[in-house]
Amino acid sequence: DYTPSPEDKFSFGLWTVGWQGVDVFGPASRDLLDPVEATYELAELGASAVTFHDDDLLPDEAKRGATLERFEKALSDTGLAVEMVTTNLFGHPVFKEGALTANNREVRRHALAKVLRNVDLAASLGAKTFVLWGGREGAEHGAAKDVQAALDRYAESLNLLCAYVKDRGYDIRFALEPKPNEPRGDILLPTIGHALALISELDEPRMVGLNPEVGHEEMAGLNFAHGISQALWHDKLFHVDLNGQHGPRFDQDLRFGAGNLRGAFWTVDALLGGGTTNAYDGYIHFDYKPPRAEAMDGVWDSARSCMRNYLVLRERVQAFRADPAVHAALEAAEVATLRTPTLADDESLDDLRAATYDVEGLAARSVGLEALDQLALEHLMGLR
Ligand code: GLT
Ligand code: MN
Ligand code: MN
Ligand code: MN
Repeated sequence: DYTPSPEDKFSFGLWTVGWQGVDVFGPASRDLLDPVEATYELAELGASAVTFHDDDLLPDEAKRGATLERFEKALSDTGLAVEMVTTNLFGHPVFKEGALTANNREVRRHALAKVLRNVDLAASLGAKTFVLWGGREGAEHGAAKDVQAALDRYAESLNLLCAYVKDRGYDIRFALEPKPNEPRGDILLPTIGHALALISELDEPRMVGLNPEVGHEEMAGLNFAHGISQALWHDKLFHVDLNGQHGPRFDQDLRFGAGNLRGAFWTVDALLGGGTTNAYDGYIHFDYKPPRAEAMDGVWDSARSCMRNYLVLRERVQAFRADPAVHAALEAAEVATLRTPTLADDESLDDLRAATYDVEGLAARSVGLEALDQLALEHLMGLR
């Protein structure tokens, strides 16, 4: 059966089920959901952890202490963890032209102060990951943003944050969340690859990794499973945002499994290591938006479905990887042969150049990829 258990490490952003359905064309379609009540409900559905932005949980400074107290009681009543915390650097109009990379220096200083306050909160709640999604870091107009200066300021902020965490002795790592566009016309660090490249320029690259989101990479037309596999290769898959998306269009934030279902199959496979031993071991975190048309029953149905779809896909992926016919097809496709270095230890490049290659024979060889992929599709369709 597909009942979530604590070992599945399912986690939800409080802003997901809490989304009231405000969009560009209309106001909220659902009432405000008390984040503490949402925490109890998510525990009931089988989640192991929750995550939040400061503004999701603590929008009202005057009620901060009381809300935190209620929230901590919910955590101890349910056994739920707070595995990740993030700061809202996109909602308030003060961030309309950017936050950590705004042209205006006062805005940048305010943004950094807001992050620091929430890093303290994350540490006090035991969260080990702090996500930074820079939705407003970007531009709509060519000359409006000195991209090179903006990257200097991004790196400056991250360096200051890492130094702060080290200084305080917190057990926290930062995870950058890429997105190509929306709400800004063009967002900085638009893809996994762009973010990885920035991280390698930081003072403490080991403290900064990624929180890739399925839909964000697919909005850019990219293969999410390949993206997170590369992140794993760099030891940078610190966290993940699972959801669904139908190709390159606005950010749909569908429940996991909706949208590109084949992509979801390979996403689960990649999280499990893609046939290697290098698997993701963090929380399975859902970041989606229950469609605006739904009432609260539909909100909880969608949250339940995220976990159920993950469990079903995990079962299908494991069956695929265990199937003897798949082993034979992988063998025929020489998939494991790719693990053998191109030049052997005891060889020189001269050896490689002196060897003769049956170019015509190799060009005509069978690769068996369609047969292999059909097996995957049949596992996904429940035929095997
Ligand atoms: C916002 C965004 C998400 C990010 C959240 C973290 S905020 O909802 O659409 O993709 O993960 O800041
Ligand atoms: Mn999306
Ligand atoms: Mn996200
Ligand atoms: Mn999204």
